[in-house]
Amino acid sequence: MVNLLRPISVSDSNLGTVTALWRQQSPYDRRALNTGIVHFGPGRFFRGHLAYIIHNYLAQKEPQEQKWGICGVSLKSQHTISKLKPQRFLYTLTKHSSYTKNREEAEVIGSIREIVNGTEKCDYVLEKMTSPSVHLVTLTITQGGYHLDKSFNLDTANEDVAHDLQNPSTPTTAIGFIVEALRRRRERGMAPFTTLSCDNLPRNGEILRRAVLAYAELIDPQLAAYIRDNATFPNSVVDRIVPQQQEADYNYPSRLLQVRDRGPIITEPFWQFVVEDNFTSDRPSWEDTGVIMTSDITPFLYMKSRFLNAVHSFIACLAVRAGIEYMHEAIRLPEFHLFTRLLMSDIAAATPVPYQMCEQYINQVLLRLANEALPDSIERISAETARKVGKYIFPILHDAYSRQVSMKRLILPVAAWLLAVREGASESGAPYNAKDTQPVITAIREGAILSGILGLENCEHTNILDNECHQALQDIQTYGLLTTLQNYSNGEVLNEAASA
Ligand code: CS2
Repeated sequence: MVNLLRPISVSDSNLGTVTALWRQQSPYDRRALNTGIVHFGPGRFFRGHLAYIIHNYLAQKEPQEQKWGICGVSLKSQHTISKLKPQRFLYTLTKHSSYTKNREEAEVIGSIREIVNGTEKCDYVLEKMTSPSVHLVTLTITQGGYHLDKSFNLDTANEDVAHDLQNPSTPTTAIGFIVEALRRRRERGMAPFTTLSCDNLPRNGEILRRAVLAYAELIDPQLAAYIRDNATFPNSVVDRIVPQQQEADYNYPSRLLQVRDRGPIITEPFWQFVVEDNFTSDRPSWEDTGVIMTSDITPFLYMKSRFLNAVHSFIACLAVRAGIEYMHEAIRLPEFHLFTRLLMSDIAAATPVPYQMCEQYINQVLLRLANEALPDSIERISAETARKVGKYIFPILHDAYSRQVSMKRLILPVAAWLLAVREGASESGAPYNAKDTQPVITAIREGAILSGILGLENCEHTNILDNECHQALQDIQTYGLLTTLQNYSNGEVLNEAASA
């Protein structure tokens, strides 16, 4: 349905502007808004998630809470700045789903006060981060932005990190900015800000803290000790499906709000934000507006990374082999649906979270993935599959082995993906260009085994994994993907049927 809509031209003169609409309907006064948050990586996920959450917060709170406006910092692409600057960093967000009553809802988001180019305005950004009103530095810079090695430690050999270590007062990386700003705050006798990673990384706060300390240690061990003792890096779990930009996205603000928007965000109604309650000073009272503040994110992390992210990757692996373009198209095929449900039971059996907790979450994820109103491309989800297999799928396989859960179904999607990469094609011969690193693609094309591709150490369960993978590859080649999915689902009783 979405694709049939006529893309509008942003110069369509019958439409109003986002700024004029804000003036008419603003739920809070942006002129009275202070900057309390400096955010690195103001991309689409941030605008659909944290900026939206802060916007809701500001809309619901009294004037004394109007101190959590956001200053965004772009370090790599300047695309967002050029799109949003002419509309004063306002943009529209549309929630669209086929599973809720109110299918389409659009509004203007006003929480971003400015977005600046961190490379050009390095000192401006550092001074912002050192301002007394700023209590939070947040990040959505993707895994690549942390410059980590295979063990999730800072890669000090990385070119950008090496540059910053040589020039710590004019940094180019987010880690470099954080350390220099914390140094300035310490020098000026100010409390440190809280640094909150909102990236999809397991225990993102701990990873960030380790990277920051490793970097600071190389510059000034005393500064590192100060950060270790005084700064905090809470872990968080973030969730909201924000698909890639499509031409048809521009239709939503024009149709629903009669405005033209250069940077519309289309997303699902669902969102989740779980934050470890470990802040150095002031923070928004987020718990009043639906954010889960907790002392332990572990169960939430397990559920999000295993039933959403890993399942996303599992289905994407199958879909690239099947030649399917969108997530909802895949999950709506009976063979995929049954297989995915059984796969989720296997994941639950391998996961140390009570099944009752998982059950509701699983049903919700299945609804979200089947959301045809929000086409989410397999191209987006299958990008960097090798990295995602290591990050999301391998920990499940590891636990499956120790809890004696069969790895058969858990391996099948990975085998389907290997075959698609090896042949550079889907089952029907349509071209597939994997968005993975060249060494991974080359290793797969040269026939490397799974544990070799993932760089796993050789032990008993890597042998089982390689054997299961070999078997799954043969099955797909012999019977075809859909029949293999059926065969791997046969003779099983669904959990819901079992408990009915
Ligand atoms: C997806 C995520 O590409 C992926 O790994 O699973 O981008 C997913 O859409 C988000 O984590 C949803 O919160």
